[in-house]
Amino acid sequence: MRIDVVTIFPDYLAALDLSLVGKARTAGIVDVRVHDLRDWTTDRHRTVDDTPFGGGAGMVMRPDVWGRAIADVARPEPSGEPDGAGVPGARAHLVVPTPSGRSFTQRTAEALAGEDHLVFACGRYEGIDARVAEHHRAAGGTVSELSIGDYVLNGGEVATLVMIEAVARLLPGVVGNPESLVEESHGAAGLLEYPVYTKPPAWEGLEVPEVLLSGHHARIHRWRRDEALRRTAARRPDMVRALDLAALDRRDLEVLAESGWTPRDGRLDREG
Ligand code: 6GU
Repeated sequence: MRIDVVTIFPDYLAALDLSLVGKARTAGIVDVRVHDLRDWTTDRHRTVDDTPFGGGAGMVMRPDVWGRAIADVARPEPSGEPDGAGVPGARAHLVVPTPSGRSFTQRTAEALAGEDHLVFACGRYEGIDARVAEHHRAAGGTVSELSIGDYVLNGGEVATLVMIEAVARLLPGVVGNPESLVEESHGAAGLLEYPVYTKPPAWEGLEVPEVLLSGHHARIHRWRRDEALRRTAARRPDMVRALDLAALDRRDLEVLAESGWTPRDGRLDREG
């Protein structure tokens, strides 16, 4: 996979050299390139923004500067395969991090992990002129405007780090043991992950739950599922309501009932 990031703060993305993403880059699994948006300015002051049409506070990033940047980085390598959509660069999937985007979820990460080429356009100020996304779509490209949560950051850089890490760890060969991708929170089961423990078995007067030391695999599996259900019931009512009743067994329903959730009209609902 190829990932380009365009930003006015390339140093913000230095963390991509580290840890999991850094190793994936070294292993040749992902080719990440960070670019300074100001390389596509043409004036002496290297201006990237201007005042908003219609008035209002703040500054808006200029479409001409962004248009040149995206055209350059979205273009396939000269030696690469021909571009699928016929327009050079249209095959690159443009990701625009913005608090006004659709929610970025594990499902989004899974979808993006299937792409050949992602281009992240990091906006600052009040955002990027809306014609930039419109123009990429008109050229046959895909644009995803995505938010990482209901709070406001100063720019798209940190959100881009979040999204690249979530996507890169799904690429084959990045996470050492692919099984660790299976049971984790926000996987297919729709439950939060159960609590985990390691040595020592007693620490600060706190004991590891006995069942985990028993070697009884069926009981351990059931205990973990109970805990995942209890956690999800206590912390994420939205996830409990989204559970498929047909995928729950009698013990699941018992645990959920103890946590105050009962089936009603084909969905789980809080009692009372
Ligand atoms: Cl993607 N960008 C910014 N600037 N703020 C955010 C965000 C993105 N997601 C949540 N808040």
